[in-house]
Amino acid sequence: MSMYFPTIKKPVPYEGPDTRNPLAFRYYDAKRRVGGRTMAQHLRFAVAYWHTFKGTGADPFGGSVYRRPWNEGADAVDIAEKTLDAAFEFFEKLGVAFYCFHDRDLSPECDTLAETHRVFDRLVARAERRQRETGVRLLWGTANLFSHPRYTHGAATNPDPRVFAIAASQVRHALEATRRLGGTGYIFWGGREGYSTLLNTDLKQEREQMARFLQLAVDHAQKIGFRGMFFIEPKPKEPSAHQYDSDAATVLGFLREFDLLDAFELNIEANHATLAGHTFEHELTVASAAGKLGSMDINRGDPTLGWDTDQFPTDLPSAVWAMSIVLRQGGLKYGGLNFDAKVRRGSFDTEDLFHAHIGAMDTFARALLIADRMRKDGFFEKVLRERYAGFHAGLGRRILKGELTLTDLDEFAQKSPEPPLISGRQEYLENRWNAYLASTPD
Ligand code: XUL
Ligand code: CO
Repeated sequence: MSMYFPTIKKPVPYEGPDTRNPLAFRYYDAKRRVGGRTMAQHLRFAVAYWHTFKGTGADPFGGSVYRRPWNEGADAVDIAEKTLDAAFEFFEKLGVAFYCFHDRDLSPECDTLAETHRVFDRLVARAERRQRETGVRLLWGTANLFSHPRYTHGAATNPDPRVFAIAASQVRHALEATRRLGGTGYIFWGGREGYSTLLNTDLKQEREQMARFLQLAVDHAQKIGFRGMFFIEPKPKEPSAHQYDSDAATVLGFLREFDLLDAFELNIEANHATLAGHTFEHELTVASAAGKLGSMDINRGDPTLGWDTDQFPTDLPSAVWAMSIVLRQGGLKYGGLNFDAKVRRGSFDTEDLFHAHIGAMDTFARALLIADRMRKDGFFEKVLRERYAGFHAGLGRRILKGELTLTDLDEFAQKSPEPPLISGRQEYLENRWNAYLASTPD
């Protein structure tokens, strides 16, 4: 079998924070225990098949620029097989336990739908063999319901039910493949489920179609015994002007409205949060507060650009927020940390793929250590406990339990003195937060 990454030793070693080896981890030490679990168990890193192996470096101003040996050749199936070999070599050398794919990343679109599914099944069987040999497995699967021209006006929300049916067919096969490959999650990212003008769009109709589509998948999962979790990945725009899954709060409302909440959790992506005008930590907190934070796509945007740049995450404060929220809710059961990130157009060497993943893994490993220390110190938990203490006993508790009416509260307020004003101490807290970030974890 050909080697696609001959210069990389197997696997990338952990050498500690002071190493000068650019192809070693400084913080990610897979077996290191942090609060009762290993780093690998906390972080559950997954490589995104689409960006890492199928990315070409194309942008709106120029086509393909990467030369990936596995993507070269005339035969699409041969390319798919070579890509799979390159992918498993990469997973093993990087030392990650998971990957994620869309059906069309793994295998090509063929002349007929039936042929497309047959080839996909063959590739899935090959992936299953490679999984058995390496121990690497699928974290989540999904169907690409946005690249083919038929999906120009959406998949589930397409005005043509025949397109809805093709999308359903793809989901059936992608879901069955996910189950076969041991995936613990199945993702719905809206893709083109949105609109570019209300002049041709019946929003009420389209949202109903989308809910029906999700329900069909939930019913099929039950039928085939898929025991994983369904995830929705919010994103406000791009490719459409407005996507129905625009942010975490919107998605939670949608799931409640259509009685789908029990079957779904959220997959929160950093760059989608910023596109929605939120921070990553805001979206994670909204999902977690609803008991629905299931997985993350860890990347970052460029604050000066208004589109989904999907850069590798190297921003430590943002990663510390993410890991603090995950630790506070006790981890991610079905999901993990998927690098939905691509190297820059100019970073076209295959070795750049290693630098990018190593940096991201180190950022999150370091963030985990910092978040764990913060949690053990309990400083920020105490701040919150004390700030809301009034609602945990006495008057506040009675209000929340529904024991007091508006009249009761009116009477209480009129006979009580003006409550004292208490500072929120934001700057003091920010200084403490920065002190944690500055301290090198042991
Ligand atoms: C697109 C995006 C997708 C999903 C999977 O912005 O994030 O790659 O993660 O379909
Ligand atoms: Co994503």
